[in-house]
Amino acid sequence: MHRLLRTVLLGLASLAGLVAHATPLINAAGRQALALNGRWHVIVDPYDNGYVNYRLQRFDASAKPNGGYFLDRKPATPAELIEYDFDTSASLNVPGDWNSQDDKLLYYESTVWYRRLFDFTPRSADARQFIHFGGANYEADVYLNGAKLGRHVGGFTPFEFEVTGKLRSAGNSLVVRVNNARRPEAVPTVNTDWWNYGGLTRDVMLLETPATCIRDFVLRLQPGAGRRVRGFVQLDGSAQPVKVEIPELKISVEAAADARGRANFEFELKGAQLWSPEQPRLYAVTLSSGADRLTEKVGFRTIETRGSDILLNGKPIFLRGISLHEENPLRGGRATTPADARQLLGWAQELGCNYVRLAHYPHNEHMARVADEMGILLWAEVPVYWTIHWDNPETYANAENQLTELVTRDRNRASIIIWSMANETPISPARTVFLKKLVAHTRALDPTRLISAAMERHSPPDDPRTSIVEDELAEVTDLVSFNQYIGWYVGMPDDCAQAKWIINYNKPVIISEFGADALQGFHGDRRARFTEEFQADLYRQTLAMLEKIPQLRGMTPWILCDFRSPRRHLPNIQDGWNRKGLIGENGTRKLAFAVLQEYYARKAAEYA
Ligand code: GCB
Repeated sequence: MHRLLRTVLLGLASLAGLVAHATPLINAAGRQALALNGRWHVIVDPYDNGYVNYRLQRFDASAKPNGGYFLDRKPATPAELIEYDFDTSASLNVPGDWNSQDDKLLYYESTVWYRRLFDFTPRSADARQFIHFGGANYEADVYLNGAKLGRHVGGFTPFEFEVTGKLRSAGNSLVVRVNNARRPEAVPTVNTDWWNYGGLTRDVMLLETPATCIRDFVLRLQPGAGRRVRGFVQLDGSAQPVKVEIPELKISVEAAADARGRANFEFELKGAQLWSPEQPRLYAVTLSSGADRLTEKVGFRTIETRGSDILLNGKPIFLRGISLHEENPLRGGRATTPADARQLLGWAQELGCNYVRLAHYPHNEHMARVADEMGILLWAEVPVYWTIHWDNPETYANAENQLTELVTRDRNRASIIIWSMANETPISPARTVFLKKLVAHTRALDPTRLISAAMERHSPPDDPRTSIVEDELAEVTDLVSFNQYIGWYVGMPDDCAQAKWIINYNKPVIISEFGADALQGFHGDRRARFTEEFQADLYRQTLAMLEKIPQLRGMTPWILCDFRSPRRHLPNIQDGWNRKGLIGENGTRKLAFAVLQEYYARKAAEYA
């Protein structure tokens, strides 16, 4: 669709209350007035009976709906026919996926209706309220007291609706239709190597602000500009002065907001300690404007490349990483809490990591906040995975929107140094146009971070030992990152010894994936697939092979923990799990864990 037309349509849709608020309030948890987490009543509705009538007309498309589960009704008399009842239906935990909470829902891919009742007393007569969702996979239709608030598409980013003037003091009914059906034109498309966890998988909160509030802000060091911080605070409401304070540094600056409510800031960060994995120093930053006040913990650091080096605060760094899915193998299902984030990132630190790849979609907001505190650098990505519909403008708009929502949510996190556009996408002219457009969009949103994508290698048909990395996309990314599976999908680990690499880019090379399946506790010959010995040998040989790439500046082997995948069928070995984890589903480290740990200890010493 033409860009302007799309903007106009989105504008109209938003006036009609059909889409979520353009930019959710920054730091939602810092404004929470009421947690809407906990038990929600649910109705499992595979035929969308509560959404469309028997002529497939949507109930919520009518101004006066005569049906639809979002009305959350009860029969007024025994004679009235109503064929659903939230009060006596089952319940599920929020945040949480439905698949891991009920065996019957393990493979379920359709609609579940969620309902939560709550009472609420506003702080003051002119206060504003917003209902904020950390994420819902994949699409969500949201209703308050029987009326539609709007809809959100995309399984991993936040959205919210303003509900000022729409709340009752008692008995508010919040109903959400969540549908996780896979669709070819969606992002991701129908085929992925991870579980399609559905549901209200992230925190749900009622937020409250004064009439004019701080909607968004960005404060960051400019690479190459010494200790200069540049940024803005975006107000929602009337234009009024804005103050930024960092008490520990005795910084206090004020700026006027322009007619759009934007106040620009630029100041010197005198005497500050920069954020790094060794010293993850965060400063309390207070933003205030009129009656609104918000405090955030922010780290300041720079990230840039120079030739094949990555410079963190001007100093060369090697990214000792590991890939991670947003899944807690011990409990099963999506990782949802700060404690989950601490456990996963804690295991990564035990491995010697200073860096983690958050694969293959935006992880919950806790992950980057905990990484900020723990001192772990992050690669964050969107689910532009494998064979997206490159020619479909709706697919592009969807991908761009998910990226925008991710970048806007997390661009004050010092831990995030890389935005990644895509994973293992097949090279074609349409794909490259699509991804270059995403790169340009992301650079405009955030010119201070590195841009990458997990690309691929290939071998000339007559020379299987040679690996070439050649992709037009690499001309516009800051890093040359690629996945490679020599020894697992391509040949055997012994082939690593003869491998040759042709990578004609003077940019840092980051290996975004390599690995092998191993069932924890299954032992045997190093040439026997699925044994821990095979995996450990593959790690040893791969690390020696990668050391021959002169531009090598980091890696994120695949993957920290075993994770569920509906593509993995081998009985007694996989049983629905991808076994490439260095840690098994019970938390036990496999042999390869120590191999990588030892390599990272050496690398840390080399770059100390
Ligand atoms: C890949 C994908 C990742 C898969 C992995 C595998 O290249 O990027 O999502 O899980 O390989 O195990 O095959």
